[in-house]
Amino acid sequence: MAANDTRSPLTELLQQRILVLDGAMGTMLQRYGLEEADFRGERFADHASDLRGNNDLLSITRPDVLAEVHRAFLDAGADILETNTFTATSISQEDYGLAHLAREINLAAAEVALREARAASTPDRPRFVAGSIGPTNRTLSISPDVNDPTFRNLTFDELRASYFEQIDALIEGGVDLLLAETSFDTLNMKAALFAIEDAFAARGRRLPVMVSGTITDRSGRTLSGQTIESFWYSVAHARPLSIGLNCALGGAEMRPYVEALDSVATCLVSCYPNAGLPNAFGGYDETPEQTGATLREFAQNGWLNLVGGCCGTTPEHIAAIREAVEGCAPRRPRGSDGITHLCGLEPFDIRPELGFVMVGERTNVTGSRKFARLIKSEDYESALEVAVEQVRGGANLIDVNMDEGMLDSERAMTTFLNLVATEPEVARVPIMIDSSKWSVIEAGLKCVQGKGIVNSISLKEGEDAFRAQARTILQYGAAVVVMAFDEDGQAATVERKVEICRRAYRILTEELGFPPEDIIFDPNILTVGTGLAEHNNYAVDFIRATSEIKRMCPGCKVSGGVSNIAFSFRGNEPVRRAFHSAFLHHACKAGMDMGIVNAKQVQDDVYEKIDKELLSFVEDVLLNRRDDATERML
Ligand code: THG
Repeated sequence: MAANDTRSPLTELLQQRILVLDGAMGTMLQRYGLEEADFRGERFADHASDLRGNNDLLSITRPDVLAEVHRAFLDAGADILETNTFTATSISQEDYGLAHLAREINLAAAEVALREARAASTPDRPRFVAGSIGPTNRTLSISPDVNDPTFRNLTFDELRASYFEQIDALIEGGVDLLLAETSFDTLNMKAALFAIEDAFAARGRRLPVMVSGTITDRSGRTLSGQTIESFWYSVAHARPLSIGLNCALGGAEMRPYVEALDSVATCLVSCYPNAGLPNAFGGYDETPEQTGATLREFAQNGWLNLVGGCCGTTPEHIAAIREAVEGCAPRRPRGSDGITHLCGLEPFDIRPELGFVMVGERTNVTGSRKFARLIKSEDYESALEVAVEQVRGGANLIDVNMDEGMLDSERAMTTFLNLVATEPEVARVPIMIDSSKWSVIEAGLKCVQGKGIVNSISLKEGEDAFRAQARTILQYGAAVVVMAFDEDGQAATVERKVEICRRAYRILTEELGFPPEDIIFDPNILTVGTGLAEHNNYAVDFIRATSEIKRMCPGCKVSGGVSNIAFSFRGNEPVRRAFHSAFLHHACKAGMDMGIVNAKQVQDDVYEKIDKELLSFVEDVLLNRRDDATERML
């Protein structure tokens, strides 16, 4: 099912040597000095708006010119041609009033490129065609309206549908692989990857997929603010053939980011830079020798599998690049490290040696009266401050929950997450999308460019619903919290907790290929000290279940909503806080990795500092050490 499981002449060749992509189509087309009339041809002679500059339209109106450019790059030694389809989506073509031509343009472009590539192929030197999929001219993570940071001029679903049309046509046109490139907003890229899966499913066959991002400038970030490592973690779920960088920078400026990709990517790595940074006139001055030398150094370091050129690169550049990497061994992809890699704008790993992971609980309309009041009054800016405080207080992630009867929860989730995306201090951390309504979870998934966590799914409605939701989560590239719930309800005992988690684990890992490290079990932190005897062992059951689940389900993580534990002592905050830290002390020893907590309090309330007398009362209740523990506590 994974994209890189596709065995093909291309993937075989990539094991033997570094392959070379072609160079810039735009730069080459400039050489032809094409006029408005060339772009229009006869067919669009009467088109209402200017068409000059719509390079992708040339696949229909001047395929002869494109064929010549393709041939020049093949002659220079390119192994892979890119189709002339960078802006061939209905969304990008809307600028020219040609949205309805997207499908036709992709088919035509694939035809020209394939004809030339096949003509130049020999048995020992096959050539390939990659269907180019650009980022479009709109962005899902950034507001185009300075006065309303929650506004977007495009939805995830619209973009996904537009990409589907392009990708489906490219596949029908016969391309050998897909290249989703120049990504400056990973949420756009996720929509493309989603559409790619849609198209593979619709056509019943898969192609290798290359993914390439763009670091905009020396900030080392994408336009939407992600680091290159975060970019990788956000798209890794699609199991691409390769991850890499192109455009915006010259090769020399890309150096640290290519090196960073090499250190994290479990797939192949590509790099096709511009011919240096643009000069004052927007032209590119780097010589073929310079570009070649830079890529040679990267290749010699063992960082690369695919090279080529972006803006400003000519057939001379491609010939120089090809020569420069000749004889350099291709990079060997690293194996999975089994670590839970999450990210917002920045990466965040869950690993025991880095300590307990705190998920900020306050951005929850049922968990905070203040947050609920702000959301209900649509004061999103102040609600955002709640998130900022959580992160400043030490939260490694934030849990966002909008489940309230009086709210349009889907809309509230969307608005709030769109706002969060524009606040770097919060957007830095991964998002936990918390809802008991699937439609709210999906609304949230359409707003996060990073790798977040869905909270939660369970076997409550049976295996089929569970599978379907887990599959969808995989496609959005999120980790998942699985509650210990099944058709018979919530698990309270150790046996039921463990049994349900094992069953879920088997379905997720064996049937769906869900990475074990992306599965987070929540064995239910239930309230103790309620006065009901059957609740007395709840904390002990959670703690015992935690160590058993960690043992039985290798790689998984365990989490829980910590503030639930002492709901019965609400109003007596010092006692509740003592419960929280004592509980965490014991649960972490049993292997609990993370929890939804009031981050600031957890950091302040160190177990060792709890008053010893209070602690002994608290632990009597928590650890169910005496039948009269709750009365004594009170
Ligand atoms: N497991 C998972 N998700 C969860 C929970 C869980 N999500 C929701 C909840 N449980 C965790 N979040 C909270 C948030 C706040 C509180 C408890 C759990 C809380 N709030 C204060 C109170 O009720 O006393 C409100 C104080 C205020 O209004 O400011 O305790 O278990 N997977």
